[in-house]
Amino acid sequence: MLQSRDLAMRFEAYADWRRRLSAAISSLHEWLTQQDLADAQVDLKVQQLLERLHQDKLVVAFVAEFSRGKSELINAIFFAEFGQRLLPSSAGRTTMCPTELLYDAGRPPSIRLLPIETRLKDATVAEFKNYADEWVTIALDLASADRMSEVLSRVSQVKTVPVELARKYGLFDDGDDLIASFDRQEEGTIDIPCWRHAVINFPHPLLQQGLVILDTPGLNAIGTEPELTLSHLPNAHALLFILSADAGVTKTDLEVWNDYLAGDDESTKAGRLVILNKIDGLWDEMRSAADVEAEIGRQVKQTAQMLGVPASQVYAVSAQKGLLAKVNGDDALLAKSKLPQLEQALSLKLIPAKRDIVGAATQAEVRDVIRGVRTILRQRAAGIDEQLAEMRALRGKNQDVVQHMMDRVKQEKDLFERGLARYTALRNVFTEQTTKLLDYIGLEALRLNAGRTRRAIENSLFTKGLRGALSDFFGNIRDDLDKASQQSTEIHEMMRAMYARFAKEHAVELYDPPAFSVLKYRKEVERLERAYNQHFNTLWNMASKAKFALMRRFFETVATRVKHVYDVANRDVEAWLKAVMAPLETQVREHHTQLRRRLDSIKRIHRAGDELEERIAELEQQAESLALQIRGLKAEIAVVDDVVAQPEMPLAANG
Ligand SMILES: Nc1nc2c(ncn2[C@@H]2O[C@H](COP(=O)(O)OP(=O)(O)OP(=O)(O)O)[C@@H](O)[C@H]2O)c(=O)[nH]1
Ligand SMILES: [Mg+2]
Repeated sequence: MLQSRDLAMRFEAYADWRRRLSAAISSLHEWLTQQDLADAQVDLKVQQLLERLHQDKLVVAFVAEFSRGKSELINAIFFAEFGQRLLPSSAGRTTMCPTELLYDAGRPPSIRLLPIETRLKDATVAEFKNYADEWVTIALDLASADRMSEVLSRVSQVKTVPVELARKYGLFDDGDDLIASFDRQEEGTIDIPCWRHAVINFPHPLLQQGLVILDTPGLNAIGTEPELTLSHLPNAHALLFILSADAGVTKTDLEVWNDYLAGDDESTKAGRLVILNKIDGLWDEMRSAADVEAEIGRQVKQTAQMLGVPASQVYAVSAQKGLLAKVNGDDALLAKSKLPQLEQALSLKLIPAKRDIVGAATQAEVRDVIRGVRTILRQRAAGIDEQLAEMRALRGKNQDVVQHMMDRVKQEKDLFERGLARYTALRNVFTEQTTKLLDYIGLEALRLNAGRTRRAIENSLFTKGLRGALSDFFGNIRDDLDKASQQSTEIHEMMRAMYARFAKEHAVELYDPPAFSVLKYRKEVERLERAYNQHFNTLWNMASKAKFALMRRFFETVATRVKHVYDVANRDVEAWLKAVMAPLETQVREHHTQLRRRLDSIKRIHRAGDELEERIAELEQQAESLALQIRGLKAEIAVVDDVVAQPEMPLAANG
């Protein structure tokens, strides 16, 4: 049974690693606070970083045509301990709405269901998530697996409604296969799902550690809920595509594959595994094990060819027998189901890749947090060195020399203070420029742009007008991003010049402010536009009026995604602006303090000539403790780096 624990163990190791990483960052923060080096900006950044690490999610989505065994596979991989099927799995369409399995400690164990009627409103599922009253919530009784699976069977609920209503929901369309061809009842009515989306909040150990599982219904529902295509699937860290050995690769399987998984779009290149399920159908007592194995191998090869992936990426399994074997503790059957190989592949592909990404991002953020601290420490060290050199040069010199030096420092200080007005002026220009920058990517601009597009969609009866409105929508966004990019370049150049001048005039270390790039937002918007264009034709070619409702809903989803991009961009810009401005302010303040200190010590020496050696000793002492501080900081960062570099907990040998 060891192998089947692979995934759980690796996942636990990953969660443990995240905890160790958080501990290292907290220790760094504590140290900074003790040393009086943490300002409000540092506190905030550390807090955000810890929050992100704590909430880090790993999303695994199961995608396939209906009845390929997605839900059964989830039961077998994740929930066998319950000794029975937790998610409903049966012949025909079973899972009727996208179902997320996750754990949020802030809520009691429950299933939350979003009624299908919400499809009449323009809001997206993500938006509805903010409104508890829109959902039907049913508590989960963890003590009883029976009652739990009974409650979870709600995801299969359907109801019979007039065709007209189904059309309004965008769930039915004459003559078009893409729109749900749910079971038709008597003339004029149709069965549709009761729910639009389900969220199962369940304290399973893996879910508690941040795993999120997304179970999807077959093709039709994917097509009618644009959020799946635009956000859920591209954001998943692993996509599992399931085929069934008894059906082979059918036309609709290929459609699902081509539409949602095959794309070479970088942003959807998450770990992808192809699973050939139900190989137990090929088991045959009358044939030798080797024969059966060869047959499975042939099917795997064929499947790989049809999908255009290497055969090594296709995993043949029997979800059903795997579940049964785990429930009965039947190791021989478990081995035969080949489920352990799939689990191992999943854990090997998924978790190390995720850890690398999180590790690199965390390191970059830690560097960012301490960048300012480092500059200050180095500036202090340089200041002390300079003072020491000055003092040492005074050894054995007469009062005149001291007087001369005092005049020089005083002059320097006066010059600096007069120059301070320049920084105030710069601040004003900076504020002006940042206001412009924030306007370009402001939510108000987006709101107006979306409003115009919405009206154009309402008013267009022809493809051409509609297409134009939408390409305008994306065109405007691109323009905004371009302008924001130019503006940020201007700000960057201005600040660079300022730092260069400051460094030169006051002989302090040159600070190179980070640049800002809009590339990642542009890429995300481009991806949305591509997805939109891909869907546009399908939607437009539909015969009935339902297409307008669908078109609108699709647009709203896109608009929500774009808003999210803007939200992130705004947050990033604000952080960036602080990162380019704050060090200058600190440098100015530090330099000012140092000039005052220098002048003070020379004044004292001027008054009482015998203080020189004392003062030199004092400075040497300061230099020493500063060096100690710099070493301390290095050591704290090394702890974070060590955790990032540390390989996962070694797995027990399992053959
Ligand atoms: N023989 C065999 N049957 C399986 C296997 N896996 C799943 N099934 C059966 O296939 C049927 C469909 O399985 P589900 O898990 O409901 O499939 P699904 O992909 O979730 O389907 P939808 O929820 O309708 O999209 C059920 O009757 C399962 O018992 C398997 O490995 N072998
Ligand atoms: Mg299912």
